[in-house]
Amino acid sequence: MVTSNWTRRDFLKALGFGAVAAGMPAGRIVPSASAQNRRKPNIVLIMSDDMGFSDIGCYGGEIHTPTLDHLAAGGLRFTQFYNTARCCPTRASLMTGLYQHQAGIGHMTGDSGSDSYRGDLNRRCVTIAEALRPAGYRTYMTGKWHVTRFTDRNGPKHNWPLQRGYEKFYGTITGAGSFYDPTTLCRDNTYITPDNDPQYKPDTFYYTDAISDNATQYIREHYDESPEKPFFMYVAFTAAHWPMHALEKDIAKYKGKFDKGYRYYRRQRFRRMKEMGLIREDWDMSERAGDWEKVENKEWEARCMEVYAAMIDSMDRGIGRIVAELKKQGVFDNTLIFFLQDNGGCAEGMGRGKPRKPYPKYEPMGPDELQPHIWPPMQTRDGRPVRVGPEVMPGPADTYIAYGRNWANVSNTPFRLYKHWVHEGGISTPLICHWPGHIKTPGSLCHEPGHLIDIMATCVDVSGATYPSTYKGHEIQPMEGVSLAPAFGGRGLGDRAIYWEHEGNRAVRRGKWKIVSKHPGGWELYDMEADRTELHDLASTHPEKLNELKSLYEAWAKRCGVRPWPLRKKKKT
Ligand SMILES: [Ca+2]
Repeated sequence: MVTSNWTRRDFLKALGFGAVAAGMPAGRIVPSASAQNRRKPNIVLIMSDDMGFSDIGCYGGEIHTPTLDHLAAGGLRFTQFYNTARCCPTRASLMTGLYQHQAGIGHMTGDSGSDSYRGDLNRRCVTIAEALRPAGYRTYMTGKWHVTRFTDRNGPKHNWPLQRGYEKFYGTITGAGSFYDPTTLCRDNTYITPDNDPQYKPDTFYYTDAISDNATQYIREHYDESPEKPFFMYVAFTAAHWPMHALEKDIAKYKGKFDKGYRYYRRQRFRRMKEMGLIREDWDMSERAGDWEKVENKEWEARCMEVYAAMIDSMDRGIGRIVAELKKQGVFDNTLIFFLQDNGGCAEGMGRGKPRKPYPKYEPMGPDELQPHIWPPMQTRDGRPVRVGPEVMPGPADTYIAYGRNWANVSNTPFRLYKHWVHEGGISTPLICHWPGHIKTPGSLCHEPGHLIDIMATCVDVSGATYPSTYKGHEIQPMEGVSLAPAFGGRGLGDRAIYWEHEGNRAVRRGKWKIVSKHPGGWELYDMEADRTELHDLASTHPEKLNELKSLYEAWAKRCGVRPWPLRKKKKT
């Protein structure tokens, strides 16, 4: 539901169309459809992968992100925006404005035998691209898709981006992989490799750069092909998901920058976040995960974080190129830019153990040969084995290593837990909104809770699109979110409850209260105004509040088809 009549009116008024919305008397000049299209904002939705709440500079991090900081300084930062704690469900929810179970991706991209868990977007939802095209928008995507279980090059493609509303696509269908040779790399509907793509031939292929460069190219092409139309572009980076892959020149910039260990950077971030007003002075910090003094291989451990920082640095520069192209085309001010992250910092230990056996011998890959899978590691295109473990410095193409739980704990400062869990460390994301003239107080913070489901509602709202009740003969579920546009003007988003379920981890947030459960544990209750770091469980002292939110959860879970964890495969009906 879009709760913002004032927004549409204000929006049109701001464009000089106020009388149209207000019921304009006959005889006034009505702007032509093409003029209206020209004034509709472009929308650029940028998302990164597996990053913590406090990694980027404008959220307290020490990583160099001048572009994002610039967007924040001219825009609005949400301090309580939420994702779903994991890659696929976040993308399903973000794209459709529904909870992921409603979109058919209740867990990941496997079919668990019921409609909420098919691992494939269903036909009872539309993507933002599908919703905006009838309103005159052209639609482009670069980066990670990850909302279908069909990834075979000769298999069904009904849920690949071009079949779900996008006119152009450059990116990967699956969820992770080498940054030097991404598995399932595609242009439109065709698999390509870094070696055989005639349209993009950089000196060094690096996926983050490729996502940015192709996005920039799409903007250029847009203004060559259809300058009278607005566009929607979804840019889904895989930075800084494992493996820790970055170009050596970028890693060099961070050499020695993380030698002081986990606690030092957590404390620094905590202090900066308080100074910025992102968190409250009286909150306590969550428990530290790792003790730097006990780390055996400090050089390797610090290098993991140096590469992680370089990955984000590289993404920020890519976003800088997108911003520069918008400015060059003279449309930066008429573009609503979102930046957010798909889940919290990731504690998974991919590639951190020693290799179990000697590496096999490989042959170089042919230019058309595809990297077959994302894990376990395999080979580089030039025939070297991909190596893991603490005896290998991460970064180059022949390495495959995650940065690990202790750095993820730094990324998620000051919150508890990680990707997968729905405590604040798993689900809290920055959200930067930049839209000159519409963000009333540039550089300000919004403390209203918000969720991925609100992005569809906002896009529909500001674009003047009509969210469909049916699409291509299928009945479409109503949007779950609310437009964020009132918050752009400093207004509230209204009372509502927000819900989570991922792998049996459950939560409900309503107003200042949150119940949360870490599977298979029981419910905890927190006052998020007094204690957003979830350190003082009030479940036993406020049983009525706990029961009230539990009832909300049960009703939501039933409505959305959430099944108990662990899932047991149901027979297909
Ligand atoms: Ca992710």
